[in-house]
Amino acid sequence: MTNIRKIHLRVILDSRGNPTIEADITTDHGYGRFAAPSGAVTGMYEARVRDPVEALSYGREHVIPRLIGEDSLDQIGIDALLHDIDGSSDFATIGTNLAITLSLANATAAAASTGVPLYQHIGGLFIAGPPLPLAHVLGGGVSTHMETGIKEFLVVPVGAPSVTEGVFANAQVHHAIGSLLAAEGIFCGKGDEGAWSAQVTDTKALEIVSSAAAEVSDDCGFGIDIGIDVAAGEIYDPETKMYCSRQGDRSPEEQLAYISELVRDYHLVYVEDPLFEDDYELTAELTAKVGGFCLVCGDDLFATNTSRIRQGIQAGSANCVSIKPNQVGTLTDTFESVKLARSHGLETVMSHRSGETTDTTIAHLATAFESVFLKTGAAGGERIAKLNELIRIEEEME
Ligand code: 2PG
Ligand code: MG
Repeated sequence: MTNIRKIHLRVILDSRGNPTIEADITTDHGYGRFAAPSGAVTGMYEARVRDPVEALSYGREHVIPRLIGEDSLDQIGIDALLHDIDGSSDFATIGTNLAITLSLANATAAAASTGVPLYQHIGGLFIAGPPLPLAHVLGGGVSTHMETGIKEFLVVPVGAPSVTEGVFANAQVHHAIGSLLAAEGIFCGKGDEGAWSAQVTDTKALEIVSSAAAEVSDDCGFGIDIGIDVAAGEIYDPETKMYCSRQGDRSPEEQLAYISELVRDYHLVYVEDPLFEDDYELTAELTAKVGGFCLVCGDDLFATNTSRIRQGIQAGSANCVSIKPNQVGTLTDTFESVKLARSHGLETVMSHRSGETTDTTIAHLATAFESVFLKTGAAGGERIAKLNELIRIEEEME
């Protein structure tokens, strides 16, 4: 029997020191836990988050009683029930944070009940293996008051013979960036995701990350490429229709030209949200231009939402979709987004949020859904929790 016997909700700390909701679900034969992450740079199309304390008391009173006794193995049924209890289109009633916590705690409990790892419970027997890690190593963007207009500079060990070697290579690049900044006398700190944070221009940041990646690549003997998350919605002013940062003000066409140049000059293999989240048209132009060798990924653009992904597919807007389960609220919704993307030839990148816990579930989801990359940081407890789980999954699947 795999019926849900007990659900306990609590409020715990996340990596920013903010409260977040955690659920423990016990079935007859298993137990699962999940805790909700949270975004800082949230797209305007994400499902609604509720205050964790309010969500907890609402959950205890109105949600838990409806889930007790349900079959944990029926994930689709559990997720449909969460939607039914909520009654809105975007989890405005119970909150996407409560919904995803219950949905993924249930998946974890179901996997434990049947005695298989979570990635196998969701992905089946024939999945390829864990994805390469895509690591945020240097950060900036307007919300951090740094000089860069770009939110994240990322590395991906494309030539790594194994995921484990890739994880270590990314960490080495992170170290190398710290040393390069220190050698140049550039004062730096660390942001929410463990990436270095320094007062440097976009091009200086790209030069530093390129040098660090090249140095580590020589040392490891395999290729390490570079990517960026522009999070362009953050610097777009809808009044003036301009992209404004300390790197200058650009019209949408100038922004497109600027990003195309960066892709060419720094051989970028990954660009996330190059334009603001309603500009399907110019994002499509960028994809037509560079999509042959660069993944143009929609994060805020799609918000893991199938109707937005469908719109993007029709417009040819991107060749990659960022997948963040808490943007939609259930495992079933997450799966639907992955399925839609993959069935139209788009890659998926499973992604952490800037506010995280030590939960490791997204490492399993990235493996189960055969995402091309798992996007996390390179350092910090809540980031390495996911990376270390990738290492364990790789070892188990060998
Ligand atoms: C992003 C994410 C993770 P946040 O923009 O891709 O880096 O940030 O969780 O704040 O949306
Ligand atoms: Mg993003």
